[in-house]
Order: sequence, then structure tokens, then C-alpha cells
Amino acid sequence: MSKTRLARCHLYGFIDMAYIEELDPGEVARVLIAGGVDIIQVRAKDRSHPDRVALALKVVSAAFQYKVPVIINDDIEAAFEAGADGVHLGQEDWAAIPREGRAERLANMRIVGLSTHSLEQALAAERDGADYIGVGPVFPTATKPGVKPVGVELVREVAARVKTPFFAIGGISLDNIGEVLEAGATRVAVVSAILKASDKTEAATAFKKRLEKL
Ligand code: 3NM
Repeated sequence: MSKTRLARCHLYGFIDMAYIEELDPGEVARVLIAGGVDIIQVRAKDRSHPDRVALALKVVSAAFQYKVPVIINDDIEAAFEAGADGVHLGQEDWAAIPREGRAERLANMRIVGLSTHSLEQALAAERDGADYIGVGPVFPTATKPGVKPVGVELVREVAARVKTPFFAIGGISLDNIGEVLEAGATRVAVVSAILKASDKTEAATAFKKRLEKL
């Protein structure tokens, strides 16, 4: 577990294959890091395990020299095989690991992040020892369609009640980040507002500027 390293992470960027298509994931990682992304998640939902490992390896090798942690979505084995720093799990994946088997299952992960969508889930993730949590989706988002947004109210509650570092996520843009920060977030995770920008470095830099001094 890697608390001190995470403490410095405020902007969480993504290599989401649904958005980067034919671009080289290692190159996208470098572009995001140039814009000030502090931690990167590889999200390759509809890829096979070997594909995910290959993608993750590219991102890990690109991020290594910058000491930017790389987290793999869902696939603990891919994270291990690619030498990534950790894994991010949703509520269902987390619940599917029997409590007594968690320590062993996650033994090789330096960072374990969990998605949470309510105060109860956030408090449970903290009790369970998550290194960080995601809180969202704050706003409606095409990246996770059909999921009911939790709103900035949940951000406010988590900021008040939970000590584990949390990243507000879901539909966050340069237009609405002010509301999220005002609610008490000091960390945000941003997928499409960076990956869909014509200049991803510039977009990341603009988010990073808003997170300075937090
Ligand atoms: N997880 P964008 S919301 C990947 O609430 C993800 O757990 C969420 O993408 C959660 O920045 C989300 O494009 C989508 O809205 C974030």
C-alpha cells in the first residue's frame, strides 16, 4: 500500500481504449503526463486479457521514468503481469472476492482503488482498507451510460466523513469542476474531457491548474 505516493496525486487520467482507438497507449500516456496527470488508469473493458496486458505494458513503460503510478481497471492478473502499481475494482468485483481471501488475492498490488456510489460504500471501502476511492458518477456521462449520477452532494458528504483519498469522477469538465472543488474534492478523475480534446496535454494542464494548491 502506497499512501505517501497517492497523497501527491490530484489529477487521475485514463487510457480508455474506447476513446483512444488506434492511438498508441504509451504515447497517449506520455501526452497525459506532459499535461500533469499524476496517476493513470488503463481501462480496456472489451479487450481480451492478453490485449490488456500488452496495452498495460506500454503504459507502464511510458510512465515508469516519470514515477507516475499505473492502475489497471478490473484485471488483477493483468496488473501483476504488466508490473503495474495496482488495480481499480468496481463494487461487484470487490464483493466477488471473499473477505478472507482478499489479502492473498491482492498481495502483489501496491495500490487498490475502489469505485463507490454512496456514502455507505465509501465508508465501507475505507474500513476495508482501500488506498483510494472513486466517488461518482458526479454528473451524467457517456463513458458510463445509463448510470444515475450521485451529484455533488455525495462529494460533499464523502469529503466531510471519509479520510481515504477520494477522486470525484463522472462527467467532470472544465465547466463544472468548480462545483466539484467547492463541494470539497481535492482530486478528480477525468476520462473524456481529456481524451476527446484535440490537444490532450493542454486539456490536462487546464485541469491540473484548477487543482493546484489543493
Ligand atoms: N467510473 P468521464 S464514472 C469510469 O462513478 C467511470 O465509478 C465512474 O468518465 C464511477 O470523465 C466513470 O468521461 C466515467 O465522465 C468517467
